[in-house]
Amino acid sequence: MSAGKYLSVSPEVKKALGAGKPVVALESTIITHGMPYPQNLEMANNVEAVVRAHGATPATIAIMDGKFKIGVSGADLERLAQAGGTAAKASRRDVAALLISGGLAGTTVATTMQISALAGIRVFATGGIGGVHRGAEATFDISADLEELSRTPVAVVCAGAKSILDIPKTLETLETNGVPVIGYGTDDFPAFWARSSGQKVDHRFDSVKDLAKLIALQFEIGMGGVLVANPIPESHALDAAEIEARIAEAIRGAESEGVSRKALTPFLLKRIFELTDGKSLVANIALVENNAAVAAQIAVALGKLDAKSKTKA
Ligand code: PSU
Ligand code: MN
Repeated sequence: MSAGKYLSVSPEVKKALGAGKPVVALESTIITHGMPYPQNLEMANNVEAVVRAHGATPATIAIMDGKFKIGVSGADLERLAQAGGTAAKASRRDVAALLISGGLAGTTVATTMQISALAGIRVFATGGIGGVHRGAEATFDISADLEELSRTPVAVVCAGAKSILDIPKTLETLETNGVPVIGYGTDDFPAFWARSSGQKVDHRFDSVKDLAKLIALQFEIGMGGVLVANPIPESHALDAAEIEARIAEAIRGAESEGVSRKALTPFLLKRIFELTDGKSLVANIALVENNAAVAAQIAVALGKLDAKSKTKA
């Protein structure tokens, strides 16, 4: 693959990767399309600080100026955060067109995984993954994230999926795609703002060290990505029934306004933010920080495994 010539890696991330130090990728659709300005910028900076505090180097990823930018910071991060929804939302199918146009784009879970793999980053923290939308039997709206997880060797730490999605169908599709869904300290697949969706994960792991072993093995045998489901901290979880009522209202709004396809998730997030008086955003920020902490710990544990296998060899 010669996609590597489109990589533009920041000096800090380049140095960490070159030295085999732990690096955690961070996505940017959450910045452009997931949260309003300036909270999105604040969140992006805080999440980077959390990664550092746990001993890893953060690498925020976006597509800008005709490059895959890895380690977006400073003026570039500000530009991305300010652009918000006027930036593109880059999923796999948008990548080539955006590299040609030089347009500014937030990268989804799918695209951030792809770019991470290109750069040799194995761990990635996000909020929630995309999935099978409610009503997908009519709309066919299934996120490309689910397919990417099956083919790209990156571990994605998330707080499950939002119940704006059809969670049982999302889990079925992950199963079809052969994606291991691992609960970190939980048997339940979390539902983003709530600690449980009522659905079970495939396997539960209680230690970061064991997670790292599983991830290393999955990559060694070439079986694609891993999804680590890490529930929102108890102190920030929202009441499941209350949030469900808001979600239903937001979905009705999308239907009556005819919002669909890639505009749907951002529309629903914005509506839910309004309907919960911003409570959904506070919870969202808390769970992303929590995922960043776990992702950094996994990256550090993977680094220790690398060191061990080198002394054995
Ligand atoms: N879910 C969230 N917040 C987000 C997203 C999903 O709770 O910001 C973003 C992620 O970048 C995810 C993308 O990869 O939306 C999925 O979009 P789509 O369903 O269009 O594939
Ligand atoms: Mn979609």
